Amino acid sequence: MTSPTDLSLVEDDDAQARFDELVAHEQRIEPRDWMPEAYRKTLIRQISQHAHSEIIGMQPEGNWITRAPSLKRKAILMAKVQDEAGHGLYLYSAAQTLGITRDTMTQQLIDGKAKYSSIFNYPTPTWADMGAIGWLVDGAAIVNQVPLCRASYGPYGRAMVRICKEESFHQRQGFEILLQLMQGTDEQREMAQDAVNRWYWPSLAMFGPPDDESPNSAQSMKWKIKRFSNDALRQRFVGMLVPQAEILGITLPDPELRYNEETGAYDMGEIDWDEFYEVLRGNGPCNAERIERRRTAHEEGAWVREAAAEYARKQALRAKEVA
Ligand code: FAQ
Repeated sequence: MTSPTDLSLVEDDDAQARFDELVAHEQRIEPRDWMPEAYRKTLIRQISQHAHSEIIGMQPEGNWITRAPSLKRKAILMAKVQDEAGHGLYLYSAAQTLGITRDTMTQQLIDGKAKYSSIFNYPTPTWADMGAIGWLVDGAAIVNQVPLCRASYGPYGRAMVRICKEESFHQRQGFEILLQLMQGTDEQREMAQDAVNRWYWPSLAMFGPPDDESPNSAQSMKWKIKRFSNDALRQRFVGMLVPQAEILGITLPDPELRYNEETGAYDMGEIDWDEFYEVLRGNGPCNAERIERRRTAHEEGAWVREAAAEYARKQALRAKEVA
């Protein structure tokens, strides 16, 4: 005789087999589908961290909106920073389909318990930083995120399609800022080079730890959330940067960087992983400032949330009265 517990086991086995088949055949897993608990957890982890990165990532550039060198630059930068807010919203929505609430995610972020990309804990002291962020940070984001458009989880993959289109514009605007500076005065060229010197290494660290120190990669690749390893994407990014740096006339600050004919890949200097892990532990140059700013913005925005909730309540009441 089969007990109820055994029956649920049989059901889980069938469900697991269906899940495996969907993943194997490049079909999408949707919120209504059964999924292993570990798959759900991994997605919540990655998508929420990604959403937080977009929202915290507004701060380093927000720093320059009031000081952009022209009205046109200001309008472009404002549009870009607003795009990042939009990316955060699509991603929070995608994570919510997995059963976590937006409030929980926000609380985790402002309590300093959630991770977000290491890159956003560095300061932006000059206008050239807007160029370096666009070129390097958005450039790295595109290389990392284009494969995520094919992520096995439907809502994540679909959110990524639109995000990548916008990141592409962001990368070009950064490149164009640097190009203009490089065609300017000696001082402007120095400012552009200095910004690239400061952002280059942290942008390489965005791809995550080396493959042999990346605990999540193997399983995420089996589930077809990630399609390429951290090192493979880092290598692809550097390959993309080299010809663009030549056009800019900018030097990538790695004396060991050279193309290796034998391996068909770039040899590179060592990334400072101690610095990376320090930033992850909350000890980067701007971690405390970023979280404090987000917490304050959240508190100052309480009245907007209350007003929106009250408006929704009244609308629902009115709809009920009409019906
Ligand atoms: N920073 O085992 P793995 C943007 C953590 S958006 C902080 O390799 P996984 C747009 C990792 O979470 C940028 N933490 O992990 C923009 C894990 O910790 P956990 C964000 C990092 O998930 C531009 C641990 O280390 N992009 O730039 C970092 O397989 C301009 C072990 O690592 C995304 O989130 C890091 N750099 O691979 C916005 C893309 N790297 O959770 C504004 C989606 C690793 O076990 C302005 N995410 N960690 O405690 C991904 O592709 C992956 O999650 C990786 C990490 C590749 C980031």
